[in-house]
Amino acid sequence: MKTGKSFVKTFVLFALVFALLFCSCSAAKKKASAIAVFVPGVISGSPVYEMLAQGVTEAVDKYNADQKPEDAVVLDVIEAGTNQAEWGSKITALASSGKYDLIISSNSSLPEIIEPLTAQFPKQKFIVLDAYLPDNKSIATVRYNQREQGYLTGYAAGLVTVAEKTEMVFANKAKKIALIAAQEYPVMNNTILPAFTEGAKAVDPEIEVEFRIVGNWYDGGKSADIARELYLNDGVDVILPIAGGANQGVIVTAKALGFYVAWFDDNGYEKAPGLVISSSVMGQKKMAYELTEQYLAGKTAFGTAKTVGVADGYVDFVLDDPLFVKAVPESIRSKIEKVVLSIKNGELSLPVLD
Ligand code: RBF
Repeated sequence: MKTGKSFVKTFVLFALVFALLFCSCSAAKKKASAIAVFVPGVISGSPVYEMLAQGVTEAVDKYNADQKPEDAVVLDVIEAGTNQAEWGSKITALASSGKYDLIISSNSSLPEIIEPLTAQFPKQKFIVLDAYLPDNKSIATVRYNQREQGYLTGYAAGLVTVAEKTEMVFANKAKKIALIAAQEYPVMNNTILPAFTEGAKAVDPEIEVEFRIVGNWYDGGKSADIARELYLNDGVDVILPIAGGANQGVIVTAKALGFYVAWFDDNGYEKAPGLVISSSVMGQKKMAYELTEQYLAGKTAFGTAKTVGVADGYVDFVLDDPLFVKAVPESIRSKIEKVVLSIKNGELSLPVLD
């Protein structure tokens, strides 16, 4: 009997040691994980998507440089194309494939598409930049304070449209600026356009803001036609394009006819030196890098929605580019700098109004 009991004990002990060994062994042999960058559109010509892809790629490359080959993270960048009706089925296919631990993307319209998928595929995690959705344990979102970004752009455009010809040679007498958007969407209609107008009217309440729609994110011919008409018929002398690949049509027309361009999202001064009078930027590349790095360290705050702005260093106005300094006189630059500082130190509060 005694021998039997000790045999059982020994057996149990061996089994335990074996189980422990097996567990730690399989934990050490962690399977390589995979990340997909889902681009709702095309990367080329779209600053927000260029910065997203660059930021994630750099973070994964840096992570992989410190890994054994079998632990390297696989990264796939997938462009969903300009047909928005296909985005839902394309991201569903990615989630259902189970191939990616994380799908990372950028677009304010995506949470609505992703939310139903989180119930269907509970293991799938999502990080969405430039978007806002609290309280879903599978999704982390971060948006930029685009009221600040729009305000700074409108303020700069306002100063230029009221400038004398001696200061800004292409400024006309009319106090008129314009925003050409690819399409209408909630963030555009409720935040960017009102903030652009708010900033311009802070310069001079008489400034009028025209708003035009291209109809898609790629047609440079259409955006060129709209820009030409705004300049020739409406007396607009500063145009802000937010139209992805179609921004190029506005640049080409500004060069041909001689009017000013306000740039959004990244540094655009070199697109038309002397004519681009502002670059109100979002720290999308930095954010994409940091969020990817955090994810790879297992530190993502899923279920949260953050808003970051000028004070956090994720929204800014590029003041120190030599092309800006050359294009815009000190009298105007110093006024813009003052407003940037007043937002930074909290004197001017511009929270996003939901
Ligand atoms: N921005 C781009 O630069 N390229 C795009 O193709 C693009 N497609 C968009 C589609 C939808 C449905 C929405 C809501 C926004 C899109 N944006 C695109 C705009 C982008 O997310 C952001 O709002 C602007 O770049 C201003 O920061």
